[in-house]
Amino acid sequence: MERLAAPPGPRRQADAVAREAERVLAANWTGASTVPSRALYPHQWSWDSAFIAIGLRHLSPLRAQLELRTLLGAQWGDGRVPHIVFNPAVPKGAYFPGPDFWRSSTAGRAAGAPRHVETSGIVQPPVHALAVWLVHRAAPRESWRRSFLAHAYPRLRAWHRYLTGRRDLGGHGLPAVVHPWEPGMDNSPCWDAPLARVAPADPASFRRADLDAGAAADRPTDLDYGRYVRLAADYRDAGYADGVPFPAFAVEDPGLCTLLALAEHAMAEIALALGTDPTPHLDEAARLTSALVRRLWSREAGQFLCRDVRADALVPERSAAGLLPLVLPGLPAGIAAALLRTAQGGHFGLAGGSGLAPSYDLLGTAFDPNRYWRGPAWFNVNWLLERGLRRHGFVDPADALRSAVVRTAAGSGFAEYVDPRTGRPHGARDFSWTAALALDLLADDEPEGGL
Ligand code: 9WN
Repeated sequence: MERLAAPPGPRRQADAVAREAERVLAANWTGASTVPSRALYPHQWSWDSAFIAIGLRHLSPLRAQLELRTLLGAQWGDGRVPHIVFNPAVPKGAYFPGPDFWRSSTAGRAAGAPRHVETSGIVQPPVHALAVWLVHRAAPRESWRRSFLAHAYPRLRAWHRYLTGRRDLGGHGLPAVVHPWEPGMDNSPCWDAPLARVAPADPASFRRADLDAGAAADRPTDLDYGRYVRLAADYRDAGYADGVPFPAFAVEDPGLCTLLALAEHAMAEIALALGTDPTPHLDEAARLTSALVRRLWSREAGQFLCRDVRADALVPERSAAGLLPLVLPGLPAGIAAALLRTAQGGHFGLAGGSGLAPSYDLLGTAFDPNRYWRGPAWFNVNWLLERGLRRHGFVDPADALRSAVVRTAAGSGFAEYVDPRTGRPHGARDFSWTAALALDLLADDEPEGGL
């Protein structure tokens, strides 16, 4: 474990939090990857693994490398990195939709789904290049010895090309998500209008497993689930082909687009380390950042919004995803300042300096402090915001958010999410990315090549 950033007084407390986080990550480790939660999510999830590796690097860079290698080992021939990699040892009914629903190795054959492992057919935000770079920097000698960067680089390049190529459904240079699970914020109010066009699957045709382990009031509704199932089944039945037929749900999400632009900055660092030209990645990051501003920035809202690609219109709902472009190095200073004002204003309430940003507008009509991505504060979102505030020189709010994330993570039993007003825990406990990211914020790091 590295030296901790806390002054000597609170050092013992910080050590205790780090030990608890380490316990969570050890308990959720399966031998080749980490489950997000033993009870609720008993397989490997894509963006979870990236956040987990970022924390794990402080405990075991080797485990962090393996986490990412396992995920990349399930990549499809068309470049997509699936959002779930199923563990065959887990009973079939433990999670829905499971391998029998997605049937990747058969239904996904034309898209190049692997034969040796079952996966889902949709994706999640591309946090992986950032994770690969940070894991490499944590123990470069171990990384070089295992050719960690050389192994990951072509796979990450194919992954990013999948997103910018096959997923540019709007034709304006930004990838679109085709399922509400893809941006990782499953039941955000931003999806309500575009999702209303989708006919829900017959409730008798499936059985939710999430309600066995989670409280119904904290989870998405049955109606939303019916629509998730319909979209996934239609995608599967079309062989996971992109764009044809045009999906019923297609949205450009500022969170996913930001993470892709950030990932290209990480790719530039990786390319440089490998002795390859970083310029194409820097150009791509700049291109994505300007497309993001052109397509999704709303001066009136003072934040980025989602765009419904079918309607070609911005969705007038404020998700915390719309603040995430703060993590981008190339963001115009005026936009960064506006995002800070919005984060500290009534919609996200960060001004007090003691709490976490909610996933959705505190003043929005759909705000619900308990239900999943319709209000609760999530730790990965706040970890990214902390990084973004720091990047643009907003040091005091970044310090305040850093303390709040660590304090709330530990105080909530490493909850999956919390009520943003009270810190009351909801969802799973001993949740892996909550533990990993608290650990990361406790570690006394040098900036890793500006990332
Ligand atoms: C569907 C694993 C995942 C996270 C997502 C979160 C939740 C799954 C679910 O859990 O989604 O992918 O069953 O609700 O919304 O962000 O990656 O932790």
